[in-house]
Amino acid sequence: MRRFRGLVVGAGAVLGMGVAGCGNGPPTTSSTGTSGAACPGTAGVTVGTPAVKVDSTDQLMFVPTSSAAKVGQVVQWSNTGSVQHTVTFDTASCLTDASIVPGATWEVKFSKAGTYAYKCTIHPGMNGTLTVSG
Ligand SMILES: [Cu+2]
Repeated sequence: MRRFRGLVVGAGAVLGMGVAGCGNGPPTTSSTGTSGAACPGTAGVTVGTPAVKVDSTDQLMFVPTSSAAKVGQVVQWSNTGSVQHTVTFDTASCLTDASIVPGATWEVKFSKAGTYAYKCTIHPGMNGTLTVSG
């Protein structure tokens, strides 16, 4: 009898832990409205009129490499070349696009000031920085 009781308590603890912390799938067309309380912006194919533009090129660069925006402005990444890229933020995975195929765009509207480093995960060394001021 002592043994049976211990088993029940243990199973309950395991069940309770299995639910939290698994919301990390790649965003598809828009991540608007997800419950990411810490997300510093809104991302999607179209989130507004772009105020700042960054090209992703066949030279495997973001042009310009460093850019600046204000809180509330929309930044648009365009793939102007013929190979696929990604815009992958180091610290804001909620704003990340899994892939930008040639001719496609990705937009982020930032709601929080900060310096956002990002990279293309396909091409090592293809990095960029965006500074968002309030
Ligand atoms: Cu790339």
